[in-house]
Amino acid sequence: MDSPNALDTNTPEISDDQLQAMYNAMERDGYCCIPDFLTISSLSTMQEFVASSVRSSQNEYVAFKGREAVKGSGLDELAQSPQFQSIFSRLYVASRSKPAPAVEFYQLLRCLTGKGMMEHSLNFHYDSYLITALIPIVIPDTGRAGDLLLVPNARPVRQTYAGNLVDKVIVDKIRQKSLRTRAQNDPSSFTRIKMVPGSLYFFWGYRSIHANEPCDPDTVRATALYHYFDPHADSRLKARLRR
Ligand SMILES: O=C(O)CCC(=O)C(=O)O
Ligand SMILES: [Fe+2]
Repeated sequence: MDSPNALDTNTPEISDDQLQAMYNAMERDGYCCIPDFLTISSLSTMQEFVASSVRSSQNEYVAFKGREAVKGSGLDELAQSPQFQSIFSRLYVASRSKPAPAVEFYQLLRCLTGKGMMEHSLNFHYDSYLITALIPIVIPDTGRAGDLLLVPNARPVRQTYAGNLVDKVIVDKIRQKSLRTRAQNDPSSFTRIKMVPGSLYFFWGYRSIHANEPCDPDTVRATALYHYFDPHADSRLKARLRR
């Protein structure tokens, strides 16, 4: 079963031309989308995983970190798919003009629902990883849909971890309130990604300020995230602060 180099027949192959078009869209529009990336049957396996997780959490927010935590959902297998991994390494090469490090993910499944909905929405941030891939698994079809709001490509990749930290603190602590106010009063000033389950979206998570809108507490919004490449993985300062 576990043969990481074998092509998997479920995941589409992306041509180099398609990849270039995706890269161009991420630079120009802030994101790109591959519609219907998942097969109907993969998507429904993932949806069942979400439904049973939300039941177990008594209809409250629940998140899963890492491949093991989503074993059997198909999201674990996708992380090992050569076709899927190759999208990340080619986007890396396109943006950094050097060979890509081995593809390892910081992988998440977020299931938003219930009273905690607001607490996990409109938290504007930069990711720690260069590339963010997002696959909507369940999106409410009534009420608010929980779109993703982006200020795309708002900063370059910083030379140092300290530089990165300053940006993050500014967004987390200083600009957070005004970004939230702006999301309420002038939402069209953001780039908005409308989520279609089974489609795959890419953006430069490290470079883009982003957050999801809330949806209604009695609905479920579940997204799978695959983050790749921490530009500051070797930082001594980062290691020291983590101790
Ligand atoms: O679930 C979402 O729409 C976005 C989550 C996100 O930005 C993250 O986990 O880094
Ligand atoms: Fe993020």
